[in-house]
Amino acid sequence: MTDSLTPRSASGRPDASGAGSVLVIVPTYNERENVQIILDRLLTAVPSADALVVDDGSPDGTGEVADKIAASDDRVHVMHRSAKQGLGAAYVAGFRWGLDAGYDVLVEMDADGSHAPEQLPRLLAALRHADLVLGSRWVPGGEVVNWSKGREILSRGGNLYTKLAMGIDLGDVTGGYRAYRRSVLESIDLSRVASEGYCFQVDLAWRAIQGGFRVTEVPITFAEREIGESKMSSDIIREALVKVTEWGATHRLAQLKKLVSTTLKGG
Ligand SMILES: Nc1nc2c(ncn2[C@@H]2O[C@H](COP(=O)(O)OP(=O)(O)OP(=O)(O)O)[C@@H](O)[C@H]2O)c(=O)[nH]1
Ligand SMILES: [Mg+2]
Repeated sequence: MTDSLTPRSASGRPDASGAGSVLVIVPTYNERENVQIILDRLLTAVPSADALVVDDGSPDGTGEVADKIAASDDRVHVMHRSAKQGLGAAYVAGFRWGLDAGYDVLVEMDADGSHAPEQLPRLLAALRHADLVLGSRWVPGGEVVNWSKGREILSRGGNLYTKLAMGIDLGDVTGGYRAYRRSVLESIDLSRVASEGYCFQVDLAWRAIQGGFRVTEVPITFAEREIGESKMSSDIIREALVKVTEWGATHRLAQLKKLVSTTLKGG
């Protein structure tokens, strides 16, 4: 696999929120019609941010559209990967590039308009008191627009199951709109993160919590995509169910061992 990137040194300007320089990573697969719209909205909403489009060789030419945008705006960078390798792998490649380039904050944002760039300042502001900020649909003030009841049940149910299985006290741990301080990502061995889709989001939040980082949520309005096709699949749901169950069981077993050893010592 060869990754190639628009040859230009990354700049990075301090953001108004005080969070430092911000790189917004936008993974794309067949988002030709969305990529221009999302970048325009993003760079209007947060002009100090840079964007990195990570395109997995989209057959519809998304990568070329992104290249054209990058050619006229030096805040936009494009990473071309040779084939579709999943959302998690695209983010890991984007994180590595952003960390190497020296950005202070790395943001995850979908290309399909589900994550409103206009709400990014809210996430960045919350970084003042946190190391990882999750854009949350399932906290007071959070909402979903145009989602089918089925998708809502899947998302709420998935979050409830994750909460119960792993003991995570967060409303929306599967969402993909979030801002990381670089220290969180530096602490994670990215080569060991093999999860995809929802599972990737749970995996990274879990690693941040276990690493002792401050994780907080801010409400977002999540809108169903209007253009293009979803890449959601039953494999992604299955992966999440299996891994969350495994992680939960490991976590609960560790808690139990600790309890038994404390009780034995105490008795
Ligand atoms: N580079 C890359 N991007 C991907 C891949 N799969 C999905 N994406 C992008 O990741 C983002 C989220 O994918 P979506 O298809 O919207 O998945 P989703 O948000 O879980 O599902 P919907 O709610 O149905 O849209 C979009 O910007 C996709 O283009 C992939 O394999 N590689
Ligand atoms: Mg989507």
